[in-house]
Amino acid sequence: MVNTDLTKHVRGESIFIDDIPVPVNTVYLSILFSPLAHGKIKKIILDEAIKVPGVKKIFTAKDIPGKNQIGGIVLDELLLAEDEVTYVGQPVAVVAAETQLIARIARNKIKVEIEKLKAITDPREAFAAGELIIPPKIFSSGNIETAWKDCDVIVDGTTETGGQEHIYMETQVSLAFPIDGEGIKIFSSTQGPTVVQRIAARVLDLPMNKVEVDVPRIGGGFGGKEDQANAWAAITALAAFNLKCPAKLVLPREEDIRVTGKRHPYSSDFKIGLDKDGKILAYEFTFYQNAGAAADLSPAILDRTLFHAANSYFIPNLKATGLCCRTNLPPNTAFRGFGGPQGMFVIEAAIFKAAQTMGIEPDVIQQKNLLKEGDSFHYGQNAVNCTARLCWQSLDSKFQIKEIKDSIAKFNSSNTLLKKGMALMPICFGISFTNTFMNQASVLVHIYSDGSVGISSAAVEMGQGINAKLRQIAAKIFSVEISRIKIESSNTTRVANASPTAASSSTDLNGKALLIACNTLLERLLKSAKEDLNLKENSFLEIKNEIVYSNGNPTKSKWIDIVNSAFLKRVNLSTQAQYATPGIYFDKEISKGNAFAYHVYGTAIIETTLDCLRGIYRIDSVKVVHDFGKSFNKQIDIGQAEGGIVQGLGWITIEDIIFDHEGKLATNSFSNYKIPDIHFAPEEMLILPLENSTNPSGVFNSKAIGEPPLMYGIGVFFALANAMKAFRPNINISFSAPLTPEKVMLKLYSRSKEKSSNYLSQ
Ligand code: MTE
Ligand code: LUZ
Ligand code: MOS
Repeated sequence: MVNTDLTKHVRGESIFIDDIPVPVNTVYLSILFSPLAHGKIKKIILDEAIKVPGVKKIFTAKDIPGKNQIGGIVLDELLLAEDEVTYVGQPVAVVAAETQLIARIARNKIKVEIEKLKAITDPREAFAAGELIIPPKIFSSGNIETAWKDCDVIVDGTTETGGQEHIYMETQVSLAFPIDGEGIKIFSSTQGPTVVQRIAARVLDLPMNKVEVDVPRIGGGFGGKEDQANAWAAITALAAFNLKCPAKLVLPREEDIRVTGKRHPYSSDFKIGLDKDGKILAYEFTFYQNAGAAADLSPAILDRTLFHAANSYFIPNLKATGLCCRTNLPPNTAFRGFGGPQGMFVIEAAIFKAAQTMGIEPDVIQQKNLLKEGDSFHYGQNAVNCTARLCWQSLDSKFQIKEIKDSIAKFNSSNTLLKKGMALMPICFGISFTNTFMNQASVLVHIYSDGSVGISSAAVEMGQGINAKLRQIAAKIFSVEISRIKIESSNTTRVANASPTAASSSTDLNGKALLIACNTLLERLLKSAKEDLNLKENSFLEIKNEIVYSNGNPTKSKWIDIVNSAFLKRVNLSTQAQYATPGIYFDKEISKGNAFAYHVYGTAIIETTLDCLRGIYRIDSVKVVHDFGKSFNKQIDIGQAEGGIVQGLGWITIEDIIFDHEGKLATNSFSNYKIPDIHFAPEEMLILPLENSTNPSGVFNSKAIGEPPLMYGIGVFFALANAMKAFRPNINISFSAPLTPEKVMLKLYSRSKEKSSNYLSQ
């Protein structure tokens, strides 16, 4: 079954927030953002701006009735700047006007006098200046101090990974209505309706029950709306509440790119020790996370970096240090993978460098160290139903790793300027929010008297297909036509205290809650039907394709009959249900525990061709064996895998975010920030499911899919590195992503002491 929204999207019928008709008295907002990365606000001069005809009001921090505070994990982020600005793009003042154009014209007439202070953009520099948002986090296992002496090979190095802009199709948007003079209703493009509700309530000094948040669907989030829709929603709520009229804010693309946070850039140091056979004995590393000017979700993201720092490998002695560094950049935030990719890049770089030192191929080390059943992760959890090795083996038997290598070697020996490179990329991703309490969701299900069904859940549809999956689940339990099932908007008055739709967990959490609710309703219906059919208590009744069966035989009753009869008998046809993932816990003091419900595994083999004259490259193929568990919607799951892979390889190759030293974003549009298009996407993408896999923790034995495949994209870096080595065998690869064609070019022709065997550099 395809994503339910597809046909509506194609016809332009899907309603996004900007499509909601607004009353004539709606005011439109435009925000004045800080032009400087760091400074003291001396004066905000509104005189010229307020005179623009059509301007209703200009809001600054002093107009906030509640707390001027939108921080979550750490209370360190103001909604509107007070005496200081700490990044370019920080909201300072908000113009409310009759039209969007007037609002923008007036915004441009606001003058702010700021005394410039020194800006820090580099996380290592921030660390040196003592700018840590939280104390260092350390995860460790075994005994790293004594482990080094058993190692035959020890290599160390540094790595860099860049940021990444979310480029959701729908930019940040919010529309707020005052309700009854005492409350507010907000339509927000958010992954977290409850977070928006909590923050808006805090800013307006209202109890949460007077703030209703509704999310019809969102035009992509990718993590960028897990926490960062809050500010825009709170700003529209502030204006609507104060002016007693609807208020609307849409960020133009250029503003959205410039002022919102991105994937965290990381700078890292590693040291890895192996025995002579390539077994990893010790791994020590430090991550400098560039958090930006406020905490946002950075501490949670840093946790996931530490959780996934050993990727899919068993490493007996490990020490990981994570530093959450405050810089003068927009606060960085969740992005598909949530710190995992940044951690996994470093171990892959360490393995690559170790292999180079040992004169072997990286996949020898990768394969040798893959997790196996019962191995313990460095955070104490054991690998259960571990399919890491099965995925690798299955990939090998389906695609013949050796044959691919031979054909590449052959190609490279007969081509001078074109070189091919391949890499294997195993992945391991833990499924659950690492904050245990967030692993809960609830649903509200109504069966209407005509047999149609309405479902409200904690989940937000953002293109990932959750609505289609929820419909499938309900249709399967009730055994009715899928067309009977409707998924309602995500709304805080119908589903309260919801975790954001994130961590790839929305199907697991909401799906399980829905299973509980549907089974409860089914039980009530069948009990009522037994009475109607004069059947004994112990007779076995079920519904198959809308028809009621008794002890395996069809009866005259249909779904619609039993629903209607139950209604007339005053049976409750609505229910609410909650699901909380069992068996997970994490002790933050010692950084140990069963943090995840289960893990997702898979292996990719990637082939690339590098044009060594121009530095440009092609990604020939990405072939994957992925553990989907038992997928109950292959179309959506394969789509998620393909999208994730392309997003991941974009991050590692061409998506280059550049801030100047003053903290100004240079790459602020599609003309200077390039994301993969269909021409850049791998020519061949083949994603095969691992056969006979199952997952008792998932809905119908499925596994979460949203984020894990992104990390296959990391392998593209190493495939390209191998192609570079084919051209210049002694090249010293620097582990700096994104590996843009410019970087490849500079590296291929850099002068270094090592002797090149290639004729071009002789
Ligand atoms: N797919 C689409 N089309 N749009 C998105 O915004 N977000 C990704 C992933 N796939 C996203 C997407 C991210 S970051 C997450 S966490 C998951 O979807 C969330 O949805 P899920 O829990 O239903 O997998
Ligand atoms: N969000 C969050 C996430 O709050 N906690 C997580 O563990 C997480 N993981 C992935 C994506 N978002
Ligand atoms: Mo996804 S980064 O969990 O929104």
